[in-house]
Amino acid sequence: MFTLHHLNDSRSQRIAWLLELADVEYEIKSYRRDPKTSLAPEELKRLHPLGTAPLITHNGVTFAESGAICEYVAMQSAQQLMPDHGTTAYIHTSFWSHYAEGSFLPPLVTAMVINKARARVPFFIKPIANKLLDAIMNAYFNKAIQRNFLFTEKYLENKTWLVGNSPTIADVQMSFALEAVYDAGRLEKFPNMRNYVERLRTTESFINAMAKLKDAETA
Ligand SMILES: N[C@@H](CCC(=O)N[C@@H](CS)C(=O)NCC(=O)O)C(=O)O
Repeated sequence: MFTLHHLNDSRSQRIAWLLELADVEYEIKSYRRDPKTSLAPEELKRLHPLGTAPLITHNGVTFAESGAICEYVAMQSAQQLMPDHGTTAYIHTSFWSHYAEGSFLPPLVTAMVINKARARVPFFIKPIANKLLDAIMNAYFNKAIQRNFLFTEKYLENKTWLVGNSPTIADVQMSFALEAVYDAGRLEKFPNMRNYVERLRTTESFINAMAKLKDAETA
């Protein structure tokens, strides 16, 4: 039995989808972000020193990091989610599952933090602060975001899933990132990414995962 420690509006959504795809027995324990700071509650720190979500408990061990969780669940119980070592499919699956957290999400998270900072700048220094923040964004982060979008859009041409004909941990990892940019309305010019998100949201495993998360959040 796997226990998923889930935080509302967080990466733990993708792990619920992973567990559905893996077709394993699991339960969800739900935690809520602090409404003022959006940070995770202290209870998560009691489970793991990082205090972030997702966390998973299996065979008495609780651990963090979506990518590590994906690899563990695939190896333990769902080899169909991770192609065999040494194959080209393995290389692509490994690439996309690392790329999601390693390259695609970091500049987007930075943009989110910078936008939050903009909103808090006192009005009398807003013009200067905005210029500075724009310069920081344009020097690196906007370029990285654009590069990632163009790369992912091109890769998804004529593809249903990232690797092969059914979802793998590559899709699980990228799902959260692509859903986030879809929901932020940033995919107007990226039909392949948009269609991908719409497609994954209509799969039975994804619908079941979201329903179970909702039940756990409202229990
Ligand atoms: N790279 C980690 C990121 C974990 C992470 O930052 N989780 C966020 C939710 S999406 C969190 O717990 N934030 C609350 C906090 O930092 O207090 C992973 O993929 O699991």
